[in-house]
Order: sequence, then structure tokens, then C-alpha cells
Amino acid sequence: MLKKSCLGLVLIGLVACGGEDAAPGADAAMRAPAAPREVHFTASDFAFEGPETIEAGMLTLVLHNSAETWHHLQLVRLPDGMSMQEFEQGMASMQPGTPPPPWFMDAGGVNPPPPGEPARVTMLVEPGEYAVLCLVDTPDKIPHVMKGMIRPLTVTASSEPPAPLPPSDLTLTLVDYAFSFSAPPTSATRVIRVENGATQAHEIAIFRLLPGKTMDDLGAWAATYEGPAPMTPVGGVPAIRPGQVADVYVDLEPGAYVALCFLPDATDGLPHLDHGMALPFQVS
Ligand SMILES: [Cu+2]
Repeated sequence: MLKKSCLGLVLIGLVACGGEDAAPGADAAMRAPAAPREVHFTASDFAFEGPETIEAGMLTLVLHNSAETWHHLQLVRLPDGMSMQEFEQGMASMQPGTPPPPWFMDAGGVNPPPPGEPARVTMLVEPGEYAVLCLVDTPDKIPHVMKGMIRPLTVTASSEPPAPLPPSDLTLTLVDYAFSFSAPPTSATRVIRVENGATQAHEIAIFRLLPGKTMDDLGAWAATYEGPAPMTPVGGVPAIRPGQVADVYVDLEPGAYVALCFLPDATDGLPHLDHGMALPFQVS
């Protein structure tokens, strides 16, 4: 099995405001926007660029990666009253290979994009104080958050209801401990709706195996990170909590893929891929 510690992913009805005094534009102002709003972040070695404050709602988080190193964007919501400084102190005391503490509230984000292209995830983002993190630990097993990839993000309340989730092509349910596709992904699949139906946080990181490479090659590489990786990232959503939903945009050319969850388990701290969340799949 793989020995990798850490890489770490509603529709509101139209509110009618009836009454004879309502101006024609009044209920239009209460309508949900037609489409999610895009919010862009750029990862580099080893920092994030992006907004410090955004408005809550149905958002498409777009992660650009200007580096060759893999990066992702994990949103973690700070508990009420916890400062960013206290959060960072708490993170510093977290031990690899141990269960995450209860105050570490995973809230989705975007898993590593393909080389040279951005990755997109659409999800409902609620108001609150957040930390933006990169927990990827290539190439030296040191999570990028330790190298500076952490920044605060304030999500303010919105006066309008969130846009509905756009249609998806298939659904992927995260359970303890497996990935369950509603239909096999194909090269025509563009949007995968990821639902966490489990009792703890999970993610999906999707990788395409390079031609001729196997899961054994992946396992051997992940143990040391020595030499070129036998796979390339194609996106996904980092840790989402039970009940959370996120739409992942993909561009799947025919080939061999693998879905992985690297999260440490809530009970024994082992990465979930060691509990079985490593699913090879073929795209035709
Ligand atoms: Cu990173």
C-alpha cells in the first residue's frame, strides 16, 4: 500500500416577494443569480495569490498553478472565536499520522490542477473566517503549509440567495472507505458531483497514470517521491465534511486513472488510501 502522509475536497428556491406594493424589479433582486460566481486563486512555490475577502454563495473556485510542483487549495473553516494565529499554533501541534483535531473543519477547495491548466470546483461557501492551505507534501514530504502556503480568507454574508448547482454528468459518493460512481466516467464526462455520504471528511484527488505505468509504480513512487511521478493530476476536491457537495470539473482523455483520498483517518490516523480509498478506473 501507499505510504504517503498527507495531501491533504443547494439549491435555494426563488424567494418571491409578493404584495401589491412590490416594484417589478423587487423580486428580481431576490432571485438567485443564474450562475455560480468565479473566484480565482493562483498557487506558486510556495504561496497563494488571491482575494482576502469574498462574498458567500455558490462559487466556482478556480485554482491556477504557476509552478511545476503540485499544489492544491484546501479551505478550512475556523471555529467561531478562533484567531488565525491560534489556528496556526494549533496546526503546528498537529502530528502526522494522528487523527485530525475536532476544530479542524474541512470545507472543500480544489485539488491539484493538470499541468498548465486551472482546475475548477463549484460549491456552496458559507460566511465565516477561513484558512486557505496547501497540504501537498511533494517533493520532500514536507507539507507546503509549512513553507508558507497558508493565508486567511474572510467570507462575508451575501444579500442574495446562492445560485443553484449547474447540472452534472454523474455522481460520486464518498463513503467510509470507498469511492462509489453512479456511472463509469468517460471522456465525455465534464462535471462530477461529489457528495460526502460518510461519517467523516474525505477528498477525491484524481490522477491519470502515465502511459505504461501501473498502480504498483504509483505505490513505489509515493513511498519515496524519488524520480518522476508515474501520474499527473487532473483535479478533484480536497476534504469535504459529511453532507457537503461539490461539483468537480474534469477533462478526461482515454486512459488509466486513479482516485485517491489521502486524509488521515478520524480514528487511527492512517491515510484513507490505506483503508481502501484508492480506486483505479479506466476511461474510454
Ligand atoms: Cu502546495
